[in-house]
Amino acid sequence: MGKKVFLFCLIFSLLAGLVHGADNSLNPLRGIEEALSKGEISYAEALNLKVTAIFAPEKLPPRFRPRGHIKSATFTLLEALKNPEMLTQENRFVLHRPTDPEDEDYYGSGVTVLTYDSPSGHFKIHYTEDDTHGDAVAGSDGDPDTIPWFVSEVAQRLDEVWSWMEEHDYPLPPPDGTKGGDGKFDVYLLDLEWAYGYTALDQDGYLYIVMDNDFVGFPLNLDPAGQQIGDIKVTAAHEFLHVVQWQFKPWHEEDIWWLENTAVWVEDEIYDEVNDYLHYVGYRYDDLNDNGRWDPGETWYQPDGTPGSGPRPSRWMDYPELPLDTLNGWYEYGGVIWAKFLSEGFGTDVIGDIMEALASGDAWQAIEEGLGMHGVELEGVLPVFRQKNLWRDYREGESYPPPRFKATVTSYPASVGSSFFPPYAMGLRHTSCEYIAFEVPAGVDALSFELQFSPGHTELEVLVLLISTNGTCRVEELPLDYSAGHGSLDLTDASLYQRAIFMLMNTAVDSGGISYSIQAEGLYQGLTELLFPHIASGEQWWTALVLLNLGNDADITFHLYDKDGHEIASCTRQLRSFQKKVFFLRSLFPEVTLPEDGWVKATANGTHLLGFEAWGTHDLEAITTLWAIERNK
Ligand SMILES: [Ca+2]
Ligand SMILES: [Ca+2]
Ligand SMILES: [Ca+2]
Ligand SMILES: [Ca+2]
Repeated sequence: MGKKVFLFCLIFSLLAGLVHGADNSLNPLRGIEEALSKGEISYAEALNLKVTAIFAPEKLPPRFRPRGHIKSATFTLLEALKNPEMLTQENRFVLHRPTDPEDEDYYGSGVTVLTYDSPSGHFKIHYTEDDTHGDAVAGSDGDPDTIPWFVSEVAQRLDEVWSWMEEHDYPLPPPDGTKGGDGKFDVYLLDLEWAYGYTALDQDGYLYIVMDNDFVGFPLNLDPAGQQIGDIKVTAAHEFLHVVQWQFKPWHEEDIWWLENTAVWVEDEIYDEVNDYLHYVGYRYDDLNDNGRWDPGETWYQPDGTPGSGPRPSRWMDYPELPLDTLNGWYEYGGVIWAKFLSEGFGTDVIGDIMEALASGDAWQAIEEGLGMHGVELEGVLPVFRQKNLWRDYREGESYPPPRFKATVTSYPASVGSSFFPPYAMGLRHTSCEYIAFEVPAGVDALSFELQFSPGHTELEVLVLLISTNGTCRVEELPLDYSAGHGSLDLTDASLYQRAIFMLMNTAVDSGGISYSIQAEGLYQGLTELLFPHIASGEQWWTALVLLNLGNDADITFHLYDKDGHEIASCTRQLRSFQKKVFFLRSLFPEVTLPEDGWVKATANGTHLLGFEAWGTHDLEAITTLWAIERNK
C-alpha cells in the first residue's frame, strides 16, 4: 500500500507510554516512545512517526521502525483520529477509509480495488490483485473473475466470527448506509507489514477493519491449516471484537487494557487451535536451577515446542509485579490470561456480563459488577488468580510458563523487599503480585519470617504456600497487623518442607504501592559433621581444611583419627556466621605427628557447614582438592 493504514496501532502505543509509564522495553514502537519520553520529539511528531511506522516503516530511520509485530493498531489509529490537526499532510490519509475518493493514498492512484461479499452478506471485503505498492492479496492471479483464496478465507472467517457474536448475544454493528458501497460492514486488505490489523472509525462514526494482505513473515502459530490462515482467524476475531466492544460502549482510554485482554481472549474462544496468544502469555523454559526465573543457558520453547534461539523474550508471566491494567503496547495482550481465568472459572458469559456493565462504569467497576453477578468479589478472586498462574491451572496451562519469582532465597539470614524505583515501581502495586521462594537448606530445622510493610494498607494480602518434601502444598494466609504494618511466621518444623513460597498481593484497583520487607532467619539446631577422608603426612606435604559457615556463629571441633579409627587429638576453633577460613592441619595440631592414612572430622552444633580439603607439596608441584562429606543429624 502507499502509506496509509495506521490509526489503530498508533493510538495504542501512545496511550501506553503516557497512561501508565510502564516498561516499554517490549513495545514494538519503543524507539518512538523513548524519544518522546526523553523530550527529543513532541507528542505530535511521535504520533506522525507511529502512523508512518505502521504504514510505511521503510521511510523511517531504523531507530523508529517497529521492532516486532504489532498485534492491533486500533488504539494508535484512534489517537490519530482524535488529533487530526496534529497529522502531517502525508499522514492525513488515515482520516479516510482506504477507498474514499478524497484519499487515493491507501491503495495508490490507478490501482484497481475489487470487492467480494461474504457468503452471509454481513461483510464486504475490499482488496487488490495489483501489486504496484505491495498490496496484492495472497493468491492473486491478476484475473478479477477468480477470487483469491486469501479473500474467500477472510470472508468465511468473518462470517464465523459474526455468528459467534450473535450466539453470545453480543451487539452487532448496524448497517453503515452506503459506506464502502453499501450497508455491509467493510473490511480492507492492505499490506501492513508489521501490524496484523486495526479497527478504525470514519468521520461519520462508522467503524471499519483493515487487515494485512497476506500475513507473510508473521510469527508462527499452531493452526494445522497453516500460519497465514491462523492469522486470518485470530485477526478477524480480535478486530471484530473491537467493533462489538464499541457497540457496548465507545472505547474509553482507561478501559483499553481490558478491551485488548478480551480481544485476544476471543481469538482463542472462537479458534482454539491457533494459539497465537501463547506469544503474549510467555515462553516455557527448563528451570534447571529451580529459581523461578529463566537464566542464560536454560532451554526455552516456542509455542510449537521447538527450542528457541538466543535470549528468551520476556512476556506477561515474567512481570507479575505489573498491575493488571498496565497499558504499554504488549502487557495488555498477555492479559488474555486474566480474561481466561475469569471465563474458565465463572463461565464464558462472565465476559459478556462485564462488557455490558461497562456502560455504567470503567473496566474495574464493570469487572466488579460482573463478578458480583456470579457471587464473588474481586478482592477474593485475585489471590485465586495468582495461585492458578503459579500452578498453571488452566485448560491449556501446560503451554504456559509459571510467573517469574522476584527472588529465591537459599541461605539465611536473608532480607528481601519491594522494589523502589520511582516512578515505575513504588512497592507492591495495585492488583499485582510478587512471588518470593524461601528454600529450606539441609540442616535447617526452623525458619522464621518477619514481614514489615507500610502501615494502614489493608489491601495487602499475603499467602504462604508450604511445599512439603513429598510435593504436597499447604496454603496459609499470613495474619497481618495492619495498624502496625507487621506479620510473622515461625516454621518450627522446616525440615518437613522443601520451600515456602510467599505471595504478596495488593488486592486494590486504585491504591498506591505498598513498601515491604521480609527478614528470614534459619535456625540450625542439629549437629553438622564434615568428614575429610584424607591426610597427606610426611615432611614435604601440607594439608588444609577450608570451611564455610552458612549458619550461626559456631564453635567447630576438629577430631583427628588414625587409619584404624582411633581419635588421636581434638581442638576447637570459632567460625562466625558466613565466615570462610582455611585451617592448616599442622597449625591445628602442632604437637602431634600427623598419622599416615588418617582422617579428620569437623563438628558443630546449631549451624550449617560446607567445606573441602586440599593437600599438596610445599613446592606446589602437586596439589589436590576433595569435597568434605557432609552428614546432618
Ligand atoms: Ca459498508
Ligand atoms: Ca503483508
Ligand atoms: Ca487454544
Ligand atoms: Ca532458572
